[in-house]
Amino acid sequence: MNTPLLHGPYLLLDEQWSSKISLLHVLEIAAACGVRLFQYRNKIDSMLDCFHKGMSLRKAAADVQATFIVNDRCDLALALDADGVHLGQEDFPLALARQILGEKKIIGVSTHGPEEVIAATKGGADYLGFGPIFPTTTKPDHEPVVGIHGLEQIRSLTPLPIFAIGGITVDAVPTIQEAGGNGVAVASVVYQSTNMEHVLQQLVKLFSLPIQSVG
Ligand code: TZP
Ligand code: MG
Repeated sequence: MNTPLLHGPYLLLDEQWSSKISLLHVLEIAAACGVRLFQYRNKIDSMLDCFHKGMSLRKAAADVQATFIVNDRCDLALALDADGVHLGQEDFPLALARQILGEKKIIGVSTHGPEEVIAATKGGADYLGFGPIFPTTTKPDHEPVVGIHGLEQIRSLTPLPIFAIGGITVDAVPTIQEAGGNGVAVASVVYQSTNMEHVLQQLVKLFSLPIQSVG
């Protein structure tokens, strides 16, 4: 991997959300569209299956010099030599994950409000997920929706890259950028689209364009 990419579209790879196409194919399509940041998410398979499935994705990501993050599990991240791990508030504490993974791996943390943003920043996270910005059916047990206003409110609390998550659509990206979001972590806008390539290309394009100042 070259310099880790911590902005732009961040595609969540979870088999449960991709009924028609294999995750490997999704990754390849997304990479061809310019996506260079992926998260492998598997909450159902055995650790052995997670390892084998994860390894094929990890290799495919490496082939295109994409950043590859593993959700939840430090052990799996190490076993796959992933670029890092993404921690929810109920996963290993950040300090423990850092101890396990060392300084060179990326650690992202899911945050849902000012206190979590401040704690993850002070604790040495490399990037933050923040949301859910909008309602989403992808994660039925999600935290309360924070809205664009929630993102605006926490932007000044951290210098870290922030990925807006939850119900993100292509149309919402400019507003998210204006609110200070550095990227968007996405699932349904891609998996539920009838034209995945088009959505991915639009997301890539939006983040490669200079942000237009308003007024
Ligand atoms: N946490 C909140 S929403 C989400 C996670 C992991 C999944 C992505 O949501 P969406 O709405 O499908 O892009
Ligand atoms: Mg988690």
